[in-house]
Amino acid sequence: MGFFDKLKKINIFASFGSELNDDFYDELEESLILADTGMDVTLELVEELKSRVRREGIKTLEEARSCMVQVIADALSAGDTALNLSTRPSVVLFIGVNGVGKTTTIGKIGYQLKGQRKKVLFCAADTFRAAAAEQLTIWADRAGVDIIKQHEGADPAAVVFDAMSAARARGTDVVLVDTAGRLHNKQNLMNELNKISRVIDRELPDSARETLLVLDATTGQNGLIQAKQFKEAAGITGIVLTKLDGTAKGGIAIAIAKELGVPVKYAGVGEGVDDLKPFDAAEFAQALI
Ligand SMILES: Nc1nc2c(ncn2[C@@H]2O[C@H](COP(=O)(O)OP(=O)(O)O)[C@@H](O)[C@H]2O)c(=O)[nH]1
Ligand SMILES: [Mg+2]
Repeated sequence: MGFFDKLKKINIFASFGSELNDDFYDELEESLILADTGMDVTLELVEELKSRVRREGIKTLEEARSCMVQVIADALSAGDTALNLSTRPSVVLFIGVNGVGKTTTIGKIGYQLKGQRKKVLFCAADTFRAAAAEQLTIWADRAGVDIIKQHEGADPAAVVFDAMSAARARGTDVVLVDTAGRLHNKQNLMNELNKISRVIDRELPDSARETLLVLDATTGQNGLIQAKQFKEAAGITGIVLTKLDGTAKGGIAIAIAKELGVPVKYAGVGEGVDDLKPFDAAEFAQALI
């Protein structure tokens, strides 16, 4: 079983005849757009396929399929997909709107890092609802990692401050910071994230930092709009694309990489601890087509 087996494929290469004619390219375009790749990116990809087909003298559908896998894999390569965890401690901040999978993703990554013998600390800076810290606590217990939390309604920046101090004192390798995705309005949310960022800058100025935007793949092009807003306000270093299991909108990964120029660093395909792993562009492209 491959990791992306639960991803819905773009099936044109299986269903179409054997000729690489205009109908074929039209239908490929349509399929990519249906998969939420977006119009502009789709046109670019198909143009690129056509030019490679010409250049390489490709005749068969199977060759065209392999070529398209390569075109998509290239398009998905928007930078380094590995997390920068080069300092002790390193800090990874998770942001994104409500329900996209931030807390679950932290749980999974924490569990995996712990398995690599890293000393991990969770920071429950989503203080908006008591349930958020409770949910993260369950993951912390499951993974066997420490957690820093406060009462509901506490200042998230204060929780982050506590976590940074604890990380320094305890020799933590990686701090994973959960944040709220819903505040009274968007400006409020962005201000809050900036405040958290400033606390990290001040408390751990030399630490390796990642800001991962978590996006729900099933929201397709809407997710891309969210991503643009967060990118402007918070300066993201990578994307976690969740809920790729069973979605027909896998093309969104390509749109994100092309239009944002930010690499997808992790992909989620379910709710279990093993249903998340570092994003492999070639494997994803192969599974999509
Ligand atoms: N099917 C599926 N569900 C997921 C995935 N990631 C998270 N979820 C579920 O999405 C829901 C919201 O996740 P949560 O982590 O609470 O989102 P948050 O509000 O961003 O913290 C939960 O029911 C998770 O189990 C995924 O990759 N696939
Ligand atoms: Mg949450």
